[in-house]
Amino acid sequence: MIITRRSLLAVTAGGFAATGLGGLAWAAELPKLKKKDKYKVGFAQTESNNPWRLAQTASMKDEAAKRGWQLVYTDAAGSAAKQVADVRSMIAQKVDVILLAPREEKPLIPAVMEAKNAGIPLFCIDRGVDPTMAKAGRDYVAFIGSDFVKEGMMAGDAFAKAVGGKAKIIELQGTTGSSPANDRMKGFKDAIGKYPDMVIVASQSGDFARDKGRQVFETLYQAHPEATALYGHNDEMSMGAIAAMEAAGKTPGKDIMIVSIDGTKDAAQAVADGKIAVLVECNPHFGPKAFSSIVDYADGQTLAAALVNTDRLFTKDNIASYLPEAF
Ligand code: GYE
Repeated sequence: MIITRRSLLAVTAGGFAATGLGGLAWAAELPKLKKKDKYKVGFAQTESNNPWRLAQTASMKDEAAKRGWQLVYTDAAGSAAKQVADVRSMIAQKVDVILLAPREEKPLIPAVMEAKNAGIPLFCIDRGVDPTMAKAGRDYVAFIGSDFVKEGMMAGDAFAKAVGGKAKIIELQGTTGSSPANDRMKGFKDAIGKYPDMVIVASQSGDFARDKGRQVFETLYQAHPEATALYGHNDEMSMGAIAAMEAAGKTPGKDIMIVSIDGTKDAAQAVADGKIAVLVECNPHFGPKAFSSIVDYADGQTLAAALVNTDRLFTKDNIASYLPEAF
């Protein structure tokens, strides 16, 4: 561990009480990465309960295999505390670099800072950590993933058009405290703010999970039978909600209009079937970009703080060409 006066001052300036995160002071410099032919890479996954996560893990494993690099893979099974422990074990195993998909924005800060102190460069993959507590380019190398505010805005704008600027919306939020839930909520609200008759009548977390989404939608719809629309922060929750709608004798896409995010096979099919009106892509195929960023970093390049994926927008008009690549 490197403790310098500068780092202690930075810690104080950055608002970390010295005791707040295990009584450690943080190294001042971002760890460097030696140039090598092959790396031992840690990939700390959040959970594996949905097609998006499975596609992301497969992409990482494929890329590691293609390059002949060793992948140390962990699955936090939906627990931020386990994910912190997973990163600690990667540090103990002396991986060269860590790819972290942080489940929630704040609880994963100790993992990010401890990797930095151990001299192991870390990338935040797909989700971010609280930017007031840890910064790309200072505490970790970079964020690689989607712009979730933009996804929310794309969803809101296209959906407002699809429903003629009028809807009473039930919102199923993602995991509480996660960057996609926070930012998809914000972007969508900003977009529909331009339409006085687009209102959110109820909003609750379905934890990005299908069955939770089904249960939460069922409860919210019972309390708000006037709802005409659903905004699902991810496809799994939207598919759960579709099951609840159908069980209640309602026709998705007619009685209740739907906008969703991800691009899973089931959701793409639901667009083709007229059940989902608007689908915003969130690309889970991180392997190639994450691994080439590691090489770029070892080459001494200064990476942008955020390496942002571009996400597409699908409706019934263009879903056919996407279906074969849906995950
Ligand atoms: O939308 C969801 C997953 O963090 C972008 O997490 C990701 C989200 C994705 O569980 O399906």
